[in-house]
Amino acid sequence: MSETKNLSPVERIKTKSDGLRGSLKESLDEPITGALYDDDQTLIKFHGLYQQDDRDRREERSSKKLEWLYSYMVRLRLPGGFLLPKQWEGLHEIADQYSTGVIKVTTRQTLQLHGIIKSHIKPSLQQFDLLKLDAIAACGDVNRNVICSAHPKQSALHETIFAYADKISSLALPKTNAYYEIWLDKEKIGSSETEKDPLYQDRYLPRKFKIAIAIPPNNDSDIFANDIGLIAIIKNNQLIGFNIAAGGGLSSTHGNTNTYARLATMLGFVATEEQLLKAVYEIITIQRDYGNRGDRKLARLKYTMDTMGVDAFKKELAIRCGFELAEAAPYEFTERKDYYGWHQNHEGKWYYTLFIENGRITDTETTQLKTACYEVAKTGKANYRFTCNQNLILADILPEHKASIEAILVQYGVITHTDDASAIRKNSMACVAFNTCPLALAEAQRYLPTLITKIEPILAKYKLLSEEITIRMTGCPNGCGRSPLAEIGLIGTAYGYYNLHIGGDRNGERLNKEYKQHLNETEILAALDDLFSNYAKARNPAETFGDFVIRLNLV
Ligand code: SRM
Ligand code: SF4
Repeated sequence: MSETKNLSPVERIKTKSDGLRGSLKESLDEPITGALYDDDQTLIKFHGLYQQDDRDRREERSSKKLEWLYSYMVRLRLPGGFLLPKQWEGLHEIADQYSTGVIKVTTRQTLQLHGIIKSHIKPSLQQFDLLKLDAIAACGDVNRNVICSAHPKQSALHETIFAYADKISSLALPKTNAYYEIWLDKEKIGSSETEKDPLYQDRYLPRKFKIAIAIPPNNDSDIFANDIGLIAIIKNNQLIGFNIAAGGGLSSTHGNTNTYARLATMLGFVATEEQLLKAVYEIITIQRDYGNRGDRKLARLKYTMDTMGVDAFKKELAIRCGFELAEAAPYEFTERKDYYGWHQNHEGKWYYTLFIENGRITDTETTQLKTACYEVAKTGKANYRFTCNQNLILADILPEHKASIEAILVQYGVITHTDDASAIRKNSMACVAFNTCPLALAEAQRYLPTLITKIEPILAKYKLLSEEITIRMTGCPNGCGRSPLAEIGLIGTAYGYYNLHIGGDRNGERLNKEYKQHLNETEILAALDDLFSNYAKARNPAETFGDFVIRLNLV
């Protein structure tokens, strides 16, 4: 079991929090600062919120002897990433009224709004509640947003499998009513005494926990990056069960060799829903009981599994479940991507996948993505599905409504924007980083688009512009944009500098490796020019860039 001495300070905050209530109410009412009391800054994460400050303005604020410009980011809990048009309309209005206005699609299929000031948190969450939306457990040391392959066109079974995201999310939802009391002004309906939580108890998990479901052949939810990765196994058009992998995670810390990115290990197969839910639940309890509560850098399930050993982990799981997992069923991933543009599904409904660069839904001079999405929502004729690649699918459109939706997309430049983006740009991802992420060492979403504009001519020079090379950038090694799982990963080391990693595969089954350290833009472009030149000359037919890098032993 986990060490109970030398607990990290966060452990005390959790157990003393009276079911995640802490002094959040008092913190919110404190008029002299835009910040929360220290402990509440940790607790608010369990409510789907982060205290942040505008890092672009830190120096200016400090020089004027003002406190930093604090504001809050809210992340919604949207298992499987789905909204009705009325919900999108409401979200758009909340974004305009209370946040920076940019709606951010995250790499875990949900949405974030940034820049909400302290006094606006409650009104925002109350308006979300009217839309039947919440942010419970979107962050914190609990199970996060459960993600799932987002492409309804892939199989008639998609909806059945998609429903598991919701079931698993409900199974692993904390039992406390604190969210309703603090944010929605509901009368006190519980306390840590009356709200017994058999899964989380009063200590929650040692660290964040993530679950993803993929439907082969598409690994668009990048399941091997998750604490639990589930692969739907389909035979003769029937869902026959799930393979279960566990212990994935992408973060590492510069200079700390005890930390590492790790792909989830395949544990086995379950045939029934009951077995699936039991196995998921008990993997979480093993992490609860054995995870490292002393060092948060080593607290994810991947370290628990490596400390116990995979065989011991499987044995413990079998004891807790009362059954052993069967041998993993055969499956094959051949892609990890979104299908841009129009596609029709088995029921004849239409889907339009919009390219959203780094998940930022906003209006620019050439493309009014945000207005287009709002206008589509007002018609009530399309649902909204978010992909794990930070894109948006306008979904479930009846054939008779397709033309009117298309007219809106044309009017606001969305179709041109989607069609004209190069293959590398459409396969790019970046995390938020500056100006809101407190952990960012370098830019990511604000910089990758410009860098790609400089990479495109190099690809064109070697006639590689149509290659679907995956490139991902993160402002630090935490890997929020899943940079360790890209063919080209750029990982921030300092402002304007990145480690260049190469050699990931296209389907998310092989991590990339460090190729060069601490490069500035000129050095990145020179390194890529060299690599692409070689690739164009020496690649095998249809060989991907990542596979070429490995075959030539470049890393
Ligand atoms: Fe992340 C922390 C943004 C997906 C690994 N992540 C953060 C914080 C909250 C910074 C913080 O702790 O204060 C970032 C907020 C930035 C901002 O201003 O919005 C942040 N992470 C994001 C998002 C929004 C990136 C994006 O541009 O889409 C993604 C939100 C997902 C969601 O909807 O829940 C996001 N984060 C990921 C992923 C990718 C994934 O899960 O598929 C990873 C790597 C996979 C993994 O978990 O190993 C990831 N984020 C981290 C870590 C490292 C955790 C660890 O194991 O050490 C941190 C730092 C931490 O937890 O201490 C972090
Ligand atoms: Fe922030 Fe680092 Fe995550 Fe980027 S990868 S959002 S810089 S924590």
